Amino acid sequence: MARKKIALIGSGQIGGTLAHLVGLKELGDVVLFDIAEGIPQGKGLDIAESAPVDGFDARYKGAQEYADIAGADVVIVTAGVPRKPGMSRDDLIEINLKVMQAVGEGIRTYAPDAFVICITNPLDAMVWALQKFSGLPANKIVGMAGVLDSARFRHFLADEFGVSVQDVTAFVLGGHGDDMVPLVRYSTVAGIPLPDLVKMGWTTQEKLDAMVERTRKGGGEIVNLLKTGSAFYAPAASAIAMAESYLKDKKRVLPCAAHLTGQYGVDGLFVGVPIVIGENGVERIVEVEFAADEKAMFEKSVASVTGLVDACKKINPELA
Ligand code: A3D
Repeated sequence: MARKKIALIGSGQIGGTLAHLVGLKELGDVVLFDIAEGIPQGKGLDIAESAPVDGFDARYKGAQEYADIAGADVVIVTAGVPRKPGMSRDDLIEINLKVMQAVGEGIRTYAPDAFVICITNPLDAMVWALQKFSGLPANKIVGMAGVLDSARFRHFLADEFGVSVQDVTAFVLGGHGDDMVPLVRYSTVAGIPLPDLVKMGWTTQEKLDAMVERTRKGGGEIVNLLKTGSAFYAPAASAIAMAESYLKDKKRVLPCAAHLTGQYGVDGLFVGVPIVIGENGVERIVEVEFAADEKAMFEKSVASVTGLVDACKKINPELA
């Protein structure tokens, strides 16, 4: 059986980490694409030279031409610019929207059958625009955010409780902004919901609220520490989990920005919700019942996404 082909559009911090993880996990051969000449070639060669040490087989190719992504099974998009301290994700909209147009046209021409994962920010608007520019069916394109946001929450929780991250599950929905919606009721340690753990004295409501807030601002925390860019290890790991679920038909239930057609009362937007990812891409959208306060938080988050999409339509009237 031929190896799968994974195209990475953008070979910066996240793109390079994705390329390394694809090799370490032997998910397939990699095309690293970037407008910056030499970067994808250099990173590809460096990782290929690590393969004999780590013992994995994968071919790496650096590319500046979209023709090189032809026939890709999975395309992961990180092309664009990241945040610097003092910037919000929304400040990136104008420049990254133009990048999505170029990337979308490349995918439309050379990889129309791929499963596409968008990471470029502002995430929920960029994945929406990328779907329009690429013409991909809605089940074949998703945005990565919820897996990362829940991984951050899981890390904080595991640290607080002194338990394995493997036994902590977390549920974070909504747009990928500071008003995302961590649902504590659906977040557990070995199946025990967080509100029960508060009652059991494992933590206090104040500490739990602080962890929720830290999760919401988790991206900014890293930007302020790094000063020159944004998080890349955890974002890359999160997108790889999504790609792996597709490539291996694992049918994992993962929170992703998916195209909604009425679910959660949202129509025509990409918003973070739990989905099942398998060989057909988005195979199911899981719709949970919200409590009144959760519904209000979700609606606020959706309003932010609507605002971003409206801004895209203003910048590029073709999208309206
Ligand atoms: P960075 O290291 O700057 O890499 C971006 C790469 O894109 C650079 O190598 C650029 O040369 C390249 N690029 C720019 N324009 C084009 C183009 N037209 N075609 C092809 N390549 C191009 O950034 P990064 O890897 O740290 O982050 C990439 C994106 O992911 C940014 O928009 C971040 O804001 C975003 N991001 C999203 C999350 C989410 O959770 C959604 C998390 C972290 C970062």
